[in-house]
Amino acid sequence: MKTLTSVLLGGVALMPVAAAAGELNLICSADVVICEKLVSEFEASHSDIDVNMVRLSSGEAYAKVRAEARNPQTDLWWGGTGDPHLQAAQDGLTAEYKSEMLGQLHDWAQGQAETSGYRTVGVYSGALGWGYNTEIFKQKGITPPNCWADLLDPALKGEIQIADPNSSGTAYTTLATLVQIMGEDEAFEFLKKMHANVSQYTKSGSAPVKAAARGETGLGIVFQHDAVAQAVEGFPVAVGSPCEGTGYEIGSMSLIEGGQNEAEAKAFYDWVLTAEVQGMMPEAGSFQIPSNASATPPKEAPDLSTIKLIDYDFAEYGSAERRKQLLARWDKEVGSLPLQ
Ligand code: S7P
Repeated sequence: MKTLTSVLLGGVALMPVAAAAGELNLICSADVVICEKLVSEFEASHSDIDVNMVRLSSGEAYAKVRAEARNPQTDLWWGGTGDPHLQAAQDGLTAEYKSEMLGQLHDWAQGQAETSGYRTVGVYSGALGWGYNTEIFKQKGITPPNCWADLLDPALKGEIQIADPNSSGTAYTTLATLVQIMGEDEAFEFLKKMHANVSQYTKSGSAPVKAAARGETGLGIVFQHDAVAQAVEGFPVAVGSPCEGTGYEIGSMSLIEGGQNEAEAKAFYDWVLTAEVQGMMPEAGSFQIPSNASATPPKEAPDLSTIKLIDYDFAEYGSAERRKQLLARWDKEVGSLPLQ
């Protein structure tokens, strides 16, 4: 329900102005369960704001915000990997905002804001890896992989799923991670060889491990917290962390430039950065590391200090030029290959 407040001047009612009450058009790029949880909690605590939420993968969200540039239909974009948020910031699609909550955030979340000229901010973090179905591996006598290189094992033919990096932030993080670990040409050689083991490139980043959990494939390349979520649900999923090192995400949030409901968007923005709200994420099966330094990380969250993380270059791999170039090369050299 939109609430309008009349401005009184000398007893005469002038133009009605919108207070932070009305509508909020939100794109949510994390798992739909946490998206719905955040919306229902926000509406319960802000009963005069109605949220219209659409769940889109990170690359799809970027494409929507870009397509709407001349007439924005979105006010706020929460979640999803940081690279497309940084690209949107560079393109001028997101608005500068220094929330009063910034000082409460971890350095990595504030660093994401600085890198973007305060046009995005970090909301959570998590490392890349994979999840595999222990029962399928046992039945088929497949040795669980320890390293990226092990994903080329012919025993994994048809057993790997990963998302398409055009739609999925998870898959783009994988592509950028391999380029940073191996070098660009070597990473594409690796991806072309791994293609022989891939049964499907999904649209959403977490779909591969959901398929592995349900026995539809052996292994999904995903964020480790998404594999943990399946294990917590009771599926026979084990988590893999690559021996060569791995990339990570700074899941981000951006206010849309020219959005029609700025006050409502800022109300959500400030609210979702509080320790209390970030502490609710495990209740929705989301096990990322929260960006508010006072929020307690979920006990199930993979401990980043024990994972061999690379020094992921967010500025370079979130830049419009690099992201476009890598996606175009992936389309040409990997996405165009026939599935076996
Ligand atoms: O499920 C949580 C999560 O992995 O989803 C986001 C992800 O980017 C959205 O999926 P796409 O790969 O399809 O874009 C992550 O930010 C988040 O941790």
